[in-house]
Amino acid sequence: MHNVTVGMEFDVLKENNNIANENYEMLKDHKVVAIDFMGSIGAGKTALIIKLAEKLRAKGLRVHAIAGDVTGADDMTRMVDSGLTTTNCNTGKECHLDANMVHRCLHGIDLDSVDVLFIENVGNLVCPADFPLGTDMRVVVISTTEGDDMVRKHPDIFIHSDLAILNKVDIADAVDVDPQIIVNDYRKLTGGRKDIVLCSAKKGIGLDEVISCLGL
Ligand SMILES: Nc1nc2c(ncn2[C@@H]2O[C@H](COP(=O)(O)OP(=O)(O)OP(=O)(O)O)[C@@H](O)[C@H]2O)c(=O)[nH]1
Ligand SMILES: [Mg+2]
Repeated sequence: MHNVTVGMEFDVLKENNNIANENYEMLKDHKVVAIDFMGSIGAGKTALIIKLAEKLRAKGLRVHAIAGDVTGADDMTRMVDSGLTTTNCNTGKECHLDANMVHRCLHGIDLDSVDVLFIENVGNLVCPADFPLGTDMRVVVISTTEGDDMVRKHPDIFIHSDLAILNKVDIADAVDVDPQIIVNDYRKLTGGRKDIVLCSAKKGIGLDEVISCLGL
């Protein structure tokens, strides 16, 4: 029984990777740069996407977002209210987006009128790591309010991403968190080969550095 379960899991991940490759080709055909925003619940993924999109639009880039959530349209509504064209993607009960869900969304977007696509994954530091979506880069967002041990507790998602953002540095003191501890853990885990940017979506700190790390 146990072997059967392992085999099915492998097939699911393999099938996801196949569709992720299709998504990647589709996005390249339309010259869209796509970024997967993973991260913990409430870390500030939506807030960061809204602020980054504002800056990119000011540079003349056309930005679209996919708002991934288990249910509801709260994030999409916030994005649309900020002037960002957005596609809502509810997963039902799933704790992560998968490549097939994103594939269906891509078919509903006029990709020729998009330069940059932000995909907000479901808030979760475990499951999204195993499900690449076919993006150019994967970003993981954590925030000071989750404590200083997130990198030590969830190394896998940081290994499976290209860039980390530590958000809410504006309230680090209030929650007794030293950002340097998180930075040190991340550098140790990644051998210093990947960047971590300290941000405050609220105060506008670190956003230009994120844009530079994303090559946008
Ligand atoms: N102080 C502070 N609050 C922030 C910052 N970024 C986001 N917030 C607040 O944190 C809360 C959660 O932010 P969201 O952007 O909804 O976080 P999220 O990661 O998209 O959340 P989910 O989609 O539910 O996982 C909101 O009340 C934001 O206003 C920040 O840099 N500093
Ligand atoms: Mg959100």
